[in-house]
Amino acid sequence: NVEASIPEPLREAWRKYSASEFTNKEEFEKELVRHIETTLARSLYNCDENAAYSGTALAFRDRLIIEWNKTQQRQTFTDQKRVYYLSLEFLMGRALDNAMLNVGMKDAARDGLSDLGFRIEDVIAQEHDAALGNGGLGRLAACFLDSMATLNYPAWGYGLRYRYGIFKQEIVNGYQMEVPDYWLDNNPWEFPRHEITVDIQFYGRVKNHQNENGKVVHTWEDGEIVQAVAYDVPIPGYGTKTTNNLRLWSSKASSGEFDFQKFNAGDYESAVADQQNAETISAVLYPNDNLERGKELRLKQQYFWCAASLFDIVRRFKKTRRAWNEFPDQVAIQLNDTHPTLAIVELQRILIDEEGLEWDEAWNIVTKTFGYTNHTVLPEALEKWSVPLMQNLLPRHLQLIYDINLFFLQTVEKRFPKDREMLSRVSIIEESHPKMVRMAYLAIIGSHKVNGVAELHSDLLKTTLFKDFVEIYGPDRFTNVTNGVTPRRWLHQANPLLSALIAEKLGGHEFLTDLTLLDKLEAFVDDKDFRHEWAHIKTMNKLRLAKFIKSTTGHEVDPNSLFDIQVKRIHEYKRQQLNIFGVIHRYLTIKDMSAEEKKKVVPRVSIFGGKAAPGYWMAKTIIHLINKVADVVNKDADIGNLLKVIFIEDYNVSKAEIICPASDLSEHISTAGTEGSGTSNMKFVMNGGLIIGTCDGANIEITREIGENNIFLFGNLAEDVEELRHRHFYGDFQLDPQLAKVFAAIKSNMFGDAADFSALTASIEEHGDYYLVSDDFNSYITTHGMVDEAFKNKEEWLAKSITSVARMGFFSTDRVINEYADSIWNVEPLEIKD
Ligand code: T68
Repeated sequence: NVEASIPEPLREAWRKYSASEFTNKEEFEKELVRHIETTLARSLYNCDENAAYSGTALAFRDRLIIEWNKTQQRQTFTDQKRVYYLSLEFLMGRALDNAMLNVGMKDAARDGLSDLGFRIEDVIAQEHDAALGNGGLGRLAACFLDSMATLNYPAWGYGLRYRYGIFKQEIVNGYQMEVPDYWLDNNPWEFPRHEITVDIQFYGRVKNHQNENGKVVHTWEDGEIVQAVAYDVPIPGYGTKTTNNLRLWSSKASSGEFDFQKFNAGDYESAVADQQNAETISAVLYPNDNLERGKELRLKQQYFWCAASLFDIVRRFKKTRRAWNEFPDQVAIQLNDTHPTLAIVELQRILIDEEGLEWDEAWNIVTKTFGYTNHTVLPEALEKWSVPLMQNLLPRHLQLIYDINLFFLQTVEKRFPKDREMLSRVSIIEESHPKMVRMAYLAIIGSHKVNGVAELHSDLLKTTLFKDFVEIYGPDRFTNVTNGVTPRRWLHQANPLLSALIAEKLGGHEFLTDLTLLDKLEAFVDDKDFRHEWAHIKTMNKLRLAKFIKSTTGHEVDPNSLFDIQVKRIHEYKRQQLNIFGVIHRYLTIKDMSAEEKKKVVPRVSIFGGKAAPGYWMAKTIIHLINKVADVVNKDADIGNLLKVIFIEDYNVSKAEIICPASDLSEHISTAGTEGSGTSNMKFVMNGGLIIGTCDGANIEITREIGENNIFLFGNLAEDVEELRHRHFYGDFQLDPQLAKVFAAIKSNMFGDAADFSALTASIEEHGDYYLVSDDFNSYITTHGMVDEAFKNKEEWLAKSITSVARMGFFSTDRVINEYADSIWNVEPLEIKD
């Protein structure tokens, strides 16, 4: 018992002077002023909004530290199973508002700040987003952290501390420009742990020796060493004392500042170069979503992070002095996509090479420890690493991968004798030139559970990509855990007005921790006053967005128009091109109308936002087209307010918090069978927006929950996609006639030089229309027509909006995390008491 080992007088002194938490406005203000005057060395006379932000953040940080320490101590003493979420991306967004709401002191902070002359919204807006992610995958990890803490699970996140997060997007003359996102200056939310370091090895060679028992042992020698330094970020749960830890690794040269030997030998430049080389590993987030490019630095990042995290986890386990076979009872590790798959190999290496376990015993521990989540079926996103590259960088790991593969193929051969095709299909090694390591297969083989992120997606995995593995392992290894979002950030924080109205009707904020309670809202669907308030809140949120649009783009948009929003990474499979072609079609249609006809048109604002990977030319072309169409439409006097097109620059988490509550309609229109789940669809519906979408990803389950009458579905089904593509390939393709008119307009240089967009139109007309834009176009514009009609009936629209929100309880990440905990991790919550 660690507690008892400390003498009572010492404990008494600590207790007496132990830091305490502010509990009201006055105490908060005192802390705020103290931080501004001492920590920041500012005064009443030079305290700007930024200083007010820093002071507030520091005051809340103190609170979090106290609860964080308690949580970590309690979790260590209790020593029950922990879960480790390994993700190369954590798209956290801002932390202050979240911290205030989760500890329940936002009102005190608002009043305290107001006493000192600040508006809380302006103070919150000073914070730089923590943007260590690309899109859905990274944001999902952030929502998971929030739910794991809220549900009191002993859980850690492990990631990389990138010096540069996702780039900032600027639109210049209609083109995307990328600006580096240096975000680390004055970040109060991270704690450097300079004492927690791990040496990570690269390159070198493997030597075989015989030990005293005649057994062959392997040592990995020479090579280069880079040091991993831990930076910790506290993760507060909502309405609980549990404050978990997110540990991010930063790289630096192993001998500290410089290699002193080189330095003293007069080789100053090369000493500096080595240091910079080491620091490069955690320098920048790769800005591709759903695309893998096989760059060596990316593999270095992956190993650096996996090895540091595994060392840390194993070190913590070894302190408990348990037997190795208890490891899976103490540790669950979840792999967020294949990016951390090397962790499987690294654990096997530690157990065999360093701890001296036998292969089978070690492998049994490994497979019981890991779970793997797949997020995509897109072939270009599946990770493969070239064997020569891996041989050079991680020679021992490549050997182990070959051994893992050998033992695996031997068991397959026993089950399916003489099926050579099967063996080559499921081999971890693809026999190409060069040979490639298929990371998804390695992840499946090294895990006890594999899950997809929505029902359709998980089914597709089982019937296509991972079909052979279902035969080999049986169906039980494969499961589905449909994604969700945290209602704290995406309802309560993003939409305080709606959250307050719901709380008023339901008699409290309990729905924020049990989202199924939203179903009680259905009782009020026909309540006139309630509908009126609901509509009023939507208008307020649209006004907030309109104000934001005005201040960032200069355009005025009318909040009475239908706000039609598509915000997400720009990708051909997500089909922003379908949307902008639809907008052009609408523009041409309105231009052809008589004054009488125009009176019946429902005014629209088409809002786009999203980043294209810097090397993804087609995605950049789509952005360019959207911006050019906006230029033409927005200044066309024939059109006036009937149609506006807005591109919101630099879409990110904090902007999403303003955008999601303001939609009437949002678009989730990927080619059927291509979107793993989608999560913004959930955010929009939770905030009372309706959606237009394809039968893809979680749209299908959203439909099942909220009812077919409350969603606008269109387009071909996943089961028909292959057949259509096949037909296109053999020349059976006709451009949809409406789409042909759109293309004719583009080619007439209506939106600037048509040559700028020829790749985009050609991919459809000439190169097989892989994403079925033409096949779905008619259905898409017809369905938009139905949206217009529905929007004219305000009362019915409101009923759909309210009913949908009431039925969204399923999509909380609390439900998701409980499913992972029960069916994959086998971990129990641990409540933190005072
Ligand atoms: C997304 N994936 C899925 N990937 O596309 C989306 N990829 O359907 C799903 O809802 C979401 O994951 C959460 O499950 C991504 O966001 C990436 O960002 C990514 C990053 C690097 C490499 C590959």
